[in-house]
Amino acid sequence: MSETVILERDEAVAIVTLNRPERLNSFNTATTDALQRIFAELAEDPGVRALIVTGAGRGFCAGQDLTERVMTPGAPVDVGASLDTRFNPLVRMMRAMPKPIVVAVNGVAAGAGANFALAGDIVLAAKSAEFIQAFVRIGLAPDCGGTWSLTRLLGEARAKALAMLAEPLSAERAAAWGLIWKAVDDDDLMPQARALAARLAKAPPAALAAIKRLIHDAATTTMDEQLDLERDAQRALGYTRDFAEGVTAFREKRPPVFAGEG
Ligand code: T3D
Repeated sequence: MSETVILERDEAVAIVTLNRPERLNSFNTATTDALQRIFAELAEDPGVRALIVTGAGRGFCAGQDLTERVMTPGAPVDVGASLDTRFNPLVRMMRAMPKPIVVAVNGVAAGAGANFALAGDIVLAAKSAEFIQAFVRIGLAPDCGGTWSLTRLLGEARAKALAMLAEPLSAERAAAWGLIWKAVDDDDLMPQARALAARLAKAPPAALAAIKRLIHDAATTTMDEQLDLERDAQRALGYTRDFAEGVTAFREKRPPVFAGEG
């Protein structure tokens, strides 16, 4: 538990809440440190099978806390170092997390906050939420994998316009464009995120981890290479008890109970 980030548990679901609502949950150093600690802990915790990441108050996250950036002439800030030590490890931890991350975007997601959201696996957003590639407004380019995610998910034309113009993208349009999974009524956001995460927490964990890894691999492989990776993953999954349980349950016409054991 940390002041800037709240970690709660609901059975096998971990709920991670950015908790600086008065600053729209912007990332100060304490927040990124806490998130790194929490993600490292959750990755290793066998009792956690799915995560929800959300924000407290009216915003999701407004990116780097700009009050931490005091611009002194002659003493420029090394933003690259900040990415190296704070933001890039976070995005890498989310991508490598062998469990699904549901991101519940409760309000504005700007700058690094927008791309942090897109680093999750299933992104739900409240209809009132907006995604803003705000970087150019302060003389920066998108980071936290934004140039990668936007280009892959939307294509160059939309990625460039969003990054260059920093125009807010509504949750509904983000869903229609395929940037996120769904835009939902504001009051329905957390109930839907919780239902989704609870469902994922009951799914076979090894299969979910393999799906996540294979889909990430597909960004850099050929179809031919991917066929081999799928074969290897399927072979390993085929030896799990959850596969035996899934097939047995189907044949016995009952719901499967996936224990997540090898
Ligand atoms: O430096 C590095 O380490 C490199 C990493 C860079 C990555 C980045 O994320 S760069 C991009 C940084 N983020 C931004 O540029 C966004 C700044 N915020 C805004 O543009 C607006 O706040 C929003 C469009 C997100 C929301 O607008 P609105 O009108 O709904 O809210 P507001 O009134 O602007 O904000 C409410 C409060 O939160 C306000 O404080 P106040 O006036 O009530 O005391 C505002 O200053 C504060 N706040 C919002 N964003 C930030 C922030 N405080 C610090 N840092 C912020 N990023």
